[in-house]
Amino acid sequence: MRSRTINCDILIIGGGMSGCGAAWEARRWLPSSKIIIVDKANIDRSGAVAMGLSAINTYLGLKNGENTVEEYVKYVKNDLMGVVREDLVYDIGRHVDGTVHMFEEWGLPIWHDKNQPERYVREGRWQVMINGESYKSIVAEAARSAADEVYNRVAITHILRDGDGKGCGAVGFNVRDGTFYVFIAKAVVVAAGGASQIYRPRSTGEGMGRTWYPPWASGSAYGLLIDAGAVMTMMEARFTVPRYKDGYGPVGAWQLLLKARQTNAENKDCFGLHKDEIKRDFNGMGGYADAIPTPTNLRVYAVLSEMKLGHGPIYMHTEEVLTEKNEEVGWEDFLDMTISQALVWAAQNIDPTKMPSEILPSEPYVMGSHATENGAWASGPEDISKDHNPRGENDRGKLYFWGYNRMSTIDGVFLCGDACGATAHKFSSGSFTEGRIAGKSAARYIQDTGGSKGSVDKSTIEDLHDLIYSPINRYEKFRDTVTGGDVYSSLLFWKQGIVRLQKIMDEYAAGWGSFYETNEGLLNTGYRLILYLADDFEKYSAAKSYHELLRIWELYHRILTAESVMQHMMFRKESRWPGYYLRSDYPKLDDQNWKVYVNSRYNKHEKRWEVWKVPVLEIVG
Ligand code: SFD
Ligand code: AMP
Repeated sequence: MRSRTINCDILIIGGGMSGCGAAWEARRWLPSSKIIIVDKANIDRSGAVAMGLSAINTYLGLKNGENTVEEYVKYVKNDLMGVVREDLVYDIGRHVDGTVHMFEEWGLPIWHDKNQPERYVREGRWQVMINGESYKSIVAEAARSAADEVYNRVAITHILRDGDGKGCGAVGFNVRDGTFYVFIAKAVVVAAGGASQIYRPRSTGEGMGRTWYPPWASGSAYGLLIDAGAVMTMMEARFTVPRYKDGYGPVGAWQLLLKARQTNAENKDCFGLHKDEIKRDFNGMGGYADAIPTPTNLRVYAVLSEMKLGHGPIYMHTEEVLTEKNEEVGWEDFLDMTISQALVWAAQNIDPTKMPSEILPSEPYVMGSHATENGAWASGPEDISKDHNPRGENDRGKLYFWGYNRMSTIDGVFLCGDACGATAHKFSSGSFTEGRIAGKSAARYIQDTGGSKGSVDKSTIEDLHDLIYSPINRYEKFRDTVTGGDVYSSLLFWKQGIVRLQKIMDEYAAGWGSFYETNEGLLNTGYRLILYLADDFEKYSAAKSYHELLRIWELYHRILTAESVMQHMMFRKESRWPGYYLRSDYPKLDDQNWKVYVNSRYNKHEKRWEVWKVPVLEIVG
């Protein structure tokens, strides 16, 4: 097998929104360093923004006095029912506008208000409208100019740690020609995005794999970090998002900009019908349900409740807000970011100016940049977090700050975007911003400490090499054991593995098939089945080509992510985000005992998880 070793200062794993931000900012602070981006796709059109977007969902408008950073923190905190890292959220809020201004400078068309040209057109209080079909290509161009080298089509499978335990690089392979890559770095930024396809998608058969978050979002950020032993946080808060049925079109522009009504089949507002019950069980000490806007998960919960009562379908009344004059806005919203929804309209002969469209809560996603907060535990910004370490530091060190902003609990490994936990509502602009923060911080870490010396045992690299290609070698060895088609007596291919994973997660860990409900018994059974799957992966995983090798290592990252989601769900004995999932044995929110982060760490050698609570500190109030 051809093999290449590349040395650099900063290695950025994933060139999506946050990875591009990391490259851009690191270049400013370490002008003569070697910065590398590695992506399993081509960064021109990779990650969640590959298709484009029609809105930037985080823009505060500080210079025009539209919002304050404190208001943004309060909004994010309430949307996540009181549990977010206020220090991390604040840090994004104070820097995100600058990012959006740069995007505009680079050529992204942002809509300007005709009457107040210094202002952008607001979709809602926090969002601005764009013509964003080429959003990712524009951002990637800037990142390419900042990075020394971009390795497209190289999938990273494992993070490397040196003899002192510091992050010092990563290994992976070229998905086209199979070349083995070893990257040795002084610091590593993990920006490999969130996860779809862990839960069974609603799409089946011909449309299988169609999801809201892209099908290639493989949970690699989580898999890589869990495998490397990083502390994870809030992995239980998996995300269910209301979308147009079958095409997964977004709802924000419809509800906020166009003010379309969303109702049950009897033309009644779902939230209004369930307000009292929601306030009784989920208001908590923070009055979460009373706040405006209503938290995303509570809006979803109201819809779910109506569906359970048999009052579906749920409709978005496009026909009440779209006229021939503004019809273009509706189509463009989809064509800029979820083309498939426009195709559903065309294929099903739906005229949105004449009839409503169905809305449905999606299958759960594991991600950390939309209205949820899965990810790894990060050190915060010095000026905010340093003084906010809870007393009684434990053996896990300082809880909120340990030297470098966005550094994970592994020295020299930095986090941004979906990879960084407990920091919701970043979206595209906030993810790029967090990448900038992580890139700057990695640069400072190298300046201060020199970073890792990159001393990794030769045998560690050789073992990883053998492990990475073992699915191909196994196939070659056992290819004669075929029963028929893809059925072999002792081989597991990626598709068989992913379908099995999705069935387990759907039925036992609160997927759409079990109406997003679970309990201790179900979780225990499901977890046992996931362990069998993990065991089968180790013994039987097989690939017939480099493309299948990519898919099988994506499956590895997804299985680890699923394990951590289940561990966290088993630990948190309450229902904090009822629209995302309900523990039917603990059906209410319990602020007394559970207004905490749930953190975890995996020991892969002993195959053992530790899970614990961390207090939530109010900083902004
Ligand atoms: O309507 C490896 N998002 C929206 N953000 C907005 O600001 N406005 C919107 O309108 C948004 N909407 C939306 C959004 C996403 C999607 C899919 C749709 C609609 C349909 C959210 C943002 O896109 C999201 O928050 C950011 O993109 C997150 O950034 P980041 O950097 O955490 O993830 P990424 O951009 O997906 O990039 C990940 C990269 O990693 C690569 N990768 N590379 C090497 N080895 C591996 N093993 C790897 N695994 C992954 C990927 O290829 C990718 O480049 S709306 O819904 O709200
Ligand atoms: P979406 O298009 O659904 O991903 O939403 C885009 C943005 O609008 C996100 O910031 C959402 O949190 C927000 N949003 C969507 N629907 C609503 C709503 N009904 N009320 C308040 N905010 C919303």
